[in-house]
Amino acid sequence: MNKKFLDLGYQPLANRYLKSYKKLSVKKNELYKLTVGFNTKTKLVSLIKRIPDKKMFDSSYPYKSSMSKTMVNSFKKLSIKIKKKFNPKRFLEIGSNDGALIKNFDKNKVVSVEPCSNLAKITKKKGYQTYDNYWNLSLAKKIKKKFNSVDVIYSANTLTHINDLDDVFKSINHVLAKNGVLIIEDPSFLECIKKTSYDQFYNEHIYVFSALAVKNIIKKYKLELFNIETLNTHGGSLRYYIKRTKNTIIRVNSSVNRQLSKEIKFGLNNFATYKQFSKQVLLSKEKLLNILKKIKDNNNKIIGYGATAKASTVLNYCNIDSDIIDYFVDTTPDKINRYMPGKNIKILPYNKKLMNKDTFIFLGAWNFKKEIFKKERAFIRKGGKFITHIPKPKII
Ligand code: JHZ
Repeated sequence: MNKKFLDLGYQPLANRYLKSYKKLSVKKNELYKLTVGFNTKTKLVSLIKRIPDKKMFDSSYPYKSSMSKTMVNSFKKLSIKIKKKFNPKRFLEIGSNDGALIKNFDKNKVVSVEPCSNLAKITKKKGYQTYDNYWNLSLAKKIKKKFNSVDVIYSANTLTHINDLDDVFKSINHVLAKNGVLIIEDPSFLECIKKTSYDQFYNEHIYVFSALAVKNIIKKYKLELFNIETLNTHGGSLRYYIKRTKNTIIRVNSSVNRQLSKEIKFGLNNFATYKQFSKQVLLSKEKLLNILKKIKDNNNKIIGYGATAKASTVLNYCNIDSDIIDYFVDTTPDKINRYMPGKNIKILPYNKKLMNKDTFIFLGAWNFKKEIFKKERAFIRKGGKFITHIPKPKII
């Protein structure tokens, strides 16, 4: 049973950055109620109302993984690990985005799937076999016919974006070799709850996984977890290594039970924990609005850094508009000179000169705090201040 625990109000599509500002309406299907539920049986956290894939992932999808050094480095490190540990003859990535990971692999060994054709074009151009399709059973059958089975399947921040998880795992089962390995990587719900990062919820994130939920979901497909790695990326992620239950060559290591115990100890099995989280979310909103109001009362300027999908949730949930944040800066070409989803806040190209010590910087990309603070050393040294809402709203 899916029990509702969080209501983030009406939200626009998070990655839809409009060329000119217009007020969005619920009637015209431009704003959607964003509510989150907990399945008491599977322990899976998911959005209650879902938007069709085609509305969210199309040929104008702006997000590019290569825009952050942190992600580029993380993918590089992972590619070395995969080659060393599994040495795949055939490697499949589901949701290859702009190729930040596959660029580290031999072109002849990679098959990639990316439904946003603007992004698929980038990897095709570089010579990678890319299918600009949604991941589903008919595509899996096509891939199996052409390449036979696949030794390693990898998917980061993608499976949680697909409504039909049954089809996702059936399709994976169809192409995965007998002794093949599936690796998936997504934000961890435990980290989300610990940091009150409610902005991990937006219409694209249909699910936020916990190890407990992943373990329960994959059982039906005769798959099991054999290793879990904790990562700092995207606000705290988990990398799940999965094998067929029948595969006895690979051993299940202690990291799996360690993570499951941590989650149980924190209460991720109990609905009460989720209700408590929703109270924390409300407090976080009130605190952030207080901080922003004080800064504005002192006639200081606030700009946003990183026009993230997450920031879209924060702005719309807290009702923050251009009377509070003047503009955002971002390095992503397809976001520049557009407006934050649902708000009259323009996104300007990143330029150090826009940041002076009397300007407060709201960290939209709080998950890249370390990378950004390194880049903005001079601003910080001059007394420049950042505002963050994670783990608790404060000025730093
Ligand atoms: P970032 C997207 O979410 C959407 P977002 C998606 N649904 C998902 O799951 C995650 O990614 C993985 C900019 N930036 O990664 C670049 C700078 O301008 O937190 C990006 O626009 N300067 C697929 O949007 C944004 O910030 C910088 O120095 O929440 C970061 O977006 C850095 C480091 C980033 O994901």
